[in-house]
Amino acid sequence: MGTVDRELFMQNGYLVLRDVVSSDELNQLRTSYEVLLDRQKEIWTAGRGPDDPPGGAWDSAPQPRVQLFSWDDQAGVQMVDESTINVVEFWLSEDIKGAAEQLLSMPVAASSEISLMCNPTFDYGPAPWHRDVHPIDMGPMASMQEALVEHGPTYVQWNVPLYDDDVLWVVPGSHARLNTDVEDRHLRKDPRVPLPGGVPVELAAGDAIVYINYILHWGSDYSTRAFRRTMTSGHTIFPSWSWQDLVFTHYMATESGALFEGWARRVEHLKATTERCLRAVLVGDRRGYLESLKVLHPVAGPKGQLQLTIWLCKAAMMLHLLKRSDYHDVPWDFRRRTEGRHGITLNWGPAFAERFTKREADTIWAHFNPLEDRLKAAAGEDYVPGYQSGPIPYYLEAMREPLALEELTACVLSSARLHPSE
Ligand SMILES: O=C(O)CCC(=O)C(=O)O
Ligand SMILES: [Fe+2]
Repeated sequence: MGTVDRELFMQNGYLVLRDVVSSDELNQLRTSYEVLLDRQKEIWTAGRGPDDPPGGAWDSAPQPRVQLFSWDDQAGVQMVDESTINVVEFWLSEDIKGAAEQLLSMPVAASSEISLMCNPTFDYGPAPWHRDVHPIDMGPMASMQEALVEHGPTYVQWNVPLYDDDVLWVVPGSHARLNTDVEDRHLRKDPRVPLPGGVPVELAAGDAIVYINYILHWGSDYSTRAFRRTMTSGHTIFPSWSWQDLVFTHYMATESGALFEGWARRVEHLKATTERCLRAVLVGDRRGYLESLKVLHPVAGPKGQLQLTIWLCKAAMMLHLLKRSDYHDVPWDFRRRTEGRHGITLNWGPAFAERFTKREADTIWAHFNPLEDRLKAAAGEDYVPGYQSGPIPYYLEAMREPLALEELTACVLSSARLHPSE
């Protein structure tokens, strides 16, 4: 792989790369994935609910996905083995990982979850247009876009079809701006029809699209029309996967296995740094806070640091929620994010809360109050179409009154005043 056009990527929010898979490799990937799909079907059948069809998700999901690595119960089935390890190695290639290293804000491209998207066994139709953004635990879109424009993406996402695929559509350029009024109107009326400015991404087998998933995009046709077997994964500077069980690396080349071991170490280091940031907030240590932000993301400027602070505010919220005695009364849309993991935005999962006492968690959360206050919707609730979100008590697009990092650290870390030893 030579140089990829980062400028065009930042302008449009995506790049199409042609012929990144040779025909030999394509055949091997097709073969491996049919084996893996059979294994996944066993897992789906074993895990089906009482009202599910016999095949479970295979016969009921609009977009069944073969998951190579899963947090869920795998019914004792081992997915990747010696003869199918090529599906993992694919994402480590120079053409793919090398391109991601050029596109990300810094050249650390850790693989996130790896899967294969299939056509459903029935005609579901189009999905709704969306950005892969849930502001309840990620913060408002505008702050993330400003950080993106400042330093580039911290996560990029891929589709690489094994057979020709034109299901995915995008609105070029929408990754770096909010919805237009026209888009809002269309999305409110019917989010499952073509949007003005939307274009289909026409990929032949072995082509690739790499995109910034803040972009307005659309799974336009989940049906039996076309045989869909499209590989998808992401690369991130903040590994979203813990890579705790590295048994599969025994089947790989030593250098490949070493990458996963490095990412596993990176996750631990990022968790420790996230903890240091939150402890700096606890004691009002402004210098320590900013130093730890630099460790999290060395190239982040003021916008990037503000965004990290919003993610840390959400992390503080989750610590606080998890330690509440009435946690089970917390609304479901908060609980599902709190119980999930989303490393790409510094959510390390519920076990992370064990690093803090309830008292510490409550104090950290209280110190984030000035920021939380600006994120909260003044009307009690906000809704904008095109997000992975219904109405929530936060602004989806932009916080009330923009906040400079200086001002923010001053108020979040004002507790320094209460700690004269600082
Ligand atoms: O079916 C597709 O290609 C779109 C899937 C999607 O929305 C996503 O991966 O975020
Ligand atoms: Fe999506």
